[in-house]
Amino acid sequence: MKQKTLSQYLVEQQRRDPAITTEIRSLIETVARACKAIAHCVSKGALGGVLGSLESENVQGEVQKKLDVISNDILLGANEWGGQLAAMASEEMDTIHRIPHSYPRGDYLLLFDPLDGSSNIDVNVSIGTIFSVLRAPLDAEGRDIEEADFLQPGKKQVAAGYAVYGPQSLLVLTLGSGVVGFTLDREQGSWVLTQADMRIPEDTAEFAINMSNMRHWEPPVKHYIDDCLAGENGPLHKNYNMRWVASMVADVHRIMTRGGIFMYPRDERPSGKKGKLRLMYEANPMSFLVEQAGGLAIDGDERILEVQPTGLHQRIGVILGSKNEVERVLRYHQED
Ligand code: AHM
Ligand code: MG
Repeated sequence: MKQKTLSQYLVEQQRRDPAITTEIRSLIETVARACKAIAHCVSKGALGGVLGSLESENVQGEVQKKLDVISNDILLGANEWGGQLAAMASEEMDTIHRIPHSYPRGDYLLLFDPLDGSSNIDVNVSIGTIFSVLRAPLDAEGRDIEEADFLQPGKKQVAAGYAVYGPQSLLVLTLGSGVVGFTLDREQGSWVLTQADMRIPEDTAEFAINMSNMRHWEPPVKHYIDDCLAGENGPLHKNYNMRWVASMVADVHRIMTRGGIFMYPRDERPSGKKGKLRLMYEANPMSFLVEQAGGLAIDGDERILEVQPTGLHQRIGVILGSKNEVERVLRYHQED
């Protein structure tokens, strides 16, 4: 059977759907090329001198790993010059990165978490990259892009995806009509289509949550997990299994493959930070992918894709995965 590459897939999508512009097509190809370069760095590990931490902290006060910064630089360098973008934003940068005036300016905005699952870098567990594409507002034409131009609800995304650097390197993508997956063929140096239509099973008996935060959870989440733990003799009448990789890309990819529910809920921890994950770089792109695969994503009370962002680095509770299970957790929030 002839293999289909990412480039072929994108050309076919462009012929089928006029909304997929040449700019979008080359933007996705460029991001995928950057992910290939990051996969290469990741796989070198200690031999490439890429493990360990730096002295620096990012804007959220987290110590940066070398690979956080290397991956950020790869994505910036790859996407700066091609003429598809007006600006970029990253979990690892204090503010937005405007395309320098020496390059042509495009219509799109790119957001990314360059290296997701940073705590797993040094222990050789799957990590990844998450990205989201928005259109720059029409009224931004003729003036500099501002942070406020990025603050669009997730339902406005025109594309989103993630790469997982694990036993295989994978790229999972949506352009707004379903979700497809590619595997990196290292000999050929190309992303090859291996999952033509990813669908999340609607029901599940597998949850993913960091149980060590239980004392900080809001009552509906605690109530739901208590009911899961009660097993088949409890109110949910089934035995649940638990998985927690601590790399969102890996946990979400498992759910994309065999279903499940992922939760990093907002909580009441003393730091005052409401949960951990970031709306613009993690929650929005993953919610778009999950919903395009037939799942659902909420912050507890509402669809994440409807949330109007108020800050580039804002955090949000995330509950996503198999549709019927996420709806069940939504009911716990409405009734408790
Ligand atoms: P990061 O972007 O700094 O790596 O943080 C996000 C990660 C997610 O991938 C993962 O779901 C979560 O943090 C794990 O957090 P914890 O270590 O609290 O379980
Ligand atoms: Mg992350």
